[in-house]
Amino acid sequence: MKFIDESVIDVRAGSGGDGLASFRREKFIPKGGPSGGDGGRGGHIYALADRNINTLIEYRFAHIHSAKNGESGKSKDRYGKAGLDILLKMPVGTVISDKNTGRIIADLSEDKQKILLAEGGKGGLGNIHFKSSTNRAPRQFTKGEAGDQLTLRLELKVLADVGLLGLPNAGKSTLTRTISAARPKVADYPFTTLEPNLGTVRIDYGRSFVIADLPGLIKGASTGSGLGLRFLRHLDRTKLLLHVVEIPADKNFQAVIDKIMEILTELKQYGNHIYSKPRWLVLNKIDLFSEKQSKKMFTKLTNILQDNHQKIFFISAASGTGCNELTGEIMRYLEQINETQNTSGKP
Ligand SMILES: Nc1nc2c(ncn2[C@@H]2O[C@H](COP(=O)(O)OP(=O)(O)OP(=O)(O)O)[C@@H](O)[C@H]2O)c(=O)[nH]1
Ligand SMILES: [Mg+2]
Repeated sequence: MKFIDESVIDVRAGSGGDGLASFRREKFIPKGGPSGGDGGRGGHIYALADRNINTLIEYRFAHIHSAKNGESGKSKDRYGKAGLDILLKMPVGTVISDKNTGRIIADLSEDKQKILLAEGGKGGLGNIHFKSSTNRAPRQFTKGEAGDQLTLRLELKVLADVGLLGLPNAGKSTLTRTISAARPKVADYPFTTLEPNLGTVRIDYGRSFVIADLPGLIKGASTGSGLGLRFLRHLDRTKLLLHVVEIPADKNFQAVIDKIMEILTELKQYGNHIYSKPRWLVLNKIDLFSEKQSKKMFTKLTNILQDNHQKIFFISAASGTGCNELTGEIMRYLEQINETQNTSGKP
């Protein structure tokens, strides 16, 4: 499933500080020599590959990244301070190109890889550099150079971390719209979604993941009915499946359980690699019930279903109830997996 996460950013390295022309003024030295120091260099901007970052979503919130200018030179031979460098953390796999020329600047392929994107301007020279035997009181100094300014395109091919599956009309696309920036079509008839949609879900700074909204699965999918089967392979590399089930307005628990089992049967028949993936159950449309009714259902369904699912959530994709808890848990779960991989040294 091809999904290119993309952002355009402006990077502005700092300019160098100007050199200074000044002269020593000391009480008993009437004609002190030149003492103007150099300007500091402007801050550089680097890209830093970080395996703990999954998407480019941060760069959709922050477009302009400017490093500080270097300070001007100072009197008494003192140099101006350099502007601080900026490190822009990006996911491994990000391809960085110059938006205007299309030239590829970097392809971040390894964790901790650091690439200079925009160089800070050099600081100007103070007048201490211009002293000579013929000119003991130079007034020359040079100005700091401008820092690099570029518009960059960031591109990342992403795979979904989390896959949504379930019967048509369960509310998969509604959930995708509520928790991510993706805008799949939602309608009250089955098979509204015909192609997978991917969306990035942002929890907070630097914490995000990708979900895939798939066409609904129906009974017989594993032998070719409906559309879903064709897309199940997209779930191959996801780390977690969310099985979305709609709670029917008539509170027919048996019907809910039958529907859940229907999907599980299809998954099992499709193949063990998908069936054995971590799978959480998401019961949707809770807004159709009172709180009391929901609690009752929760207890009842949890008792029946906990063997088949590691976690069970009640949400309303339409109103957003329970969605933050769900995405928060997903994020923590994915971070845990990532940490385990980090410590065991696996890619
Ligand atoms: N009351 C209520 N209706 C919902 C909720 N979530 C989805 N719906 C409605 O259920 C219908 C189906 O929603 P979709 O998000 O299109 O369902 P889907 O699972 O993506 O369906 P397919 O793409 O056909 O597989 C729409 O009419 C939604 O407005 C919810 O939390 N509460
Ligand atoms: Mg849909």
